[in-house]
Amino acid sequence: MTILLYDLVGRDASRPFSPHCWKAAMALAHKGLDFRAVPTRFLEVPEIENGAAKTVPVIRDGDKVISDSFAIALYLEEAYPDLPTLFGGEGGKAHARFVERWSQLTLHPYLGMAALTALHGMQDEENAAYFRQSREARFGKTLEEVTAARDTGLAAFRASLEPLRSMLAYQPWIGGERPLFADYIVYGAFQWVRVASPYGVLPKDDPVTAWFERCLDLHEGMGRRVAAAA
Ligand SMILES: N[C@@H](CCC(=O)N[C@@H](CS)C(=O)NCC(=O)O)C(=O)O
Repeated sequence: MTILLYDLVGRDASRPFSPHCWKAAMALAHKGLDFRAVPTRFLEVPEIENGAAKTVPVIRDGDKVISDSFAIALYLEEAYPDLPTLFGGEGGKAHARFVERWSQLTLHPYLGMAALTALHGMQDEENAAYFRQSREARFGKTLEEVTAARDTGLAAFRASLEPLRSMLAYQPWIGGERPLFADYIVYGAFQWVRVASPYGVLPKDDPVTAWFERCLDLHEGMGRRVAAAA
């Protein structure tokens, strides 16, 4: 049966941008499962599956509804053990949690601020008003003030990628010889910015860029099918 993935979009339903939804989409594709994205705007999130969650991604697989990208990946691993593994065992689950925390606490704050005004620009009028109000309350600043700091923080952000950059001298994927969910966690963060904003967070000649390009090619170029923001 086709799995439903409630996937965050703005005005253009063909440009999903949420980092967490990209993680879930890549996990579903990695397992080779048949799934259909249900384009969902911010203001529609509370209505999904009768209020099943406050955030997306959410998936419905038969009679099961699961929210949270990491919980979705764990569910898929357990429900479909004979399909390609997302974690490579229990140790892989624990390591993926470390990668998830690193991504959330080190990458997301900078990437989110760099793309903030562009993310606002992707929304229709009602959703843009919600986005501005909720994010300005969170940051205690206007969206424009938040994004204006991105040039100042760029060099430090790029330097913070050194653990990933130097790891890529030993192995092509965070998962080792092949990609695992840990790769999709970090990929989701960069895809968020790629879809929303033309701002260059990664230098062209960088092992992290080469790894991200390899991620875009995975699963028949699923990520690349959404063009980079111009
Ligand atoms: N830990 C959650 C985070 C999900 C999350 O924060 N989703 C955002 C979109 S990227 C959301 O649904 N936000 C709803 C809102 O801001 O109203 C996960 O990994 O799925």
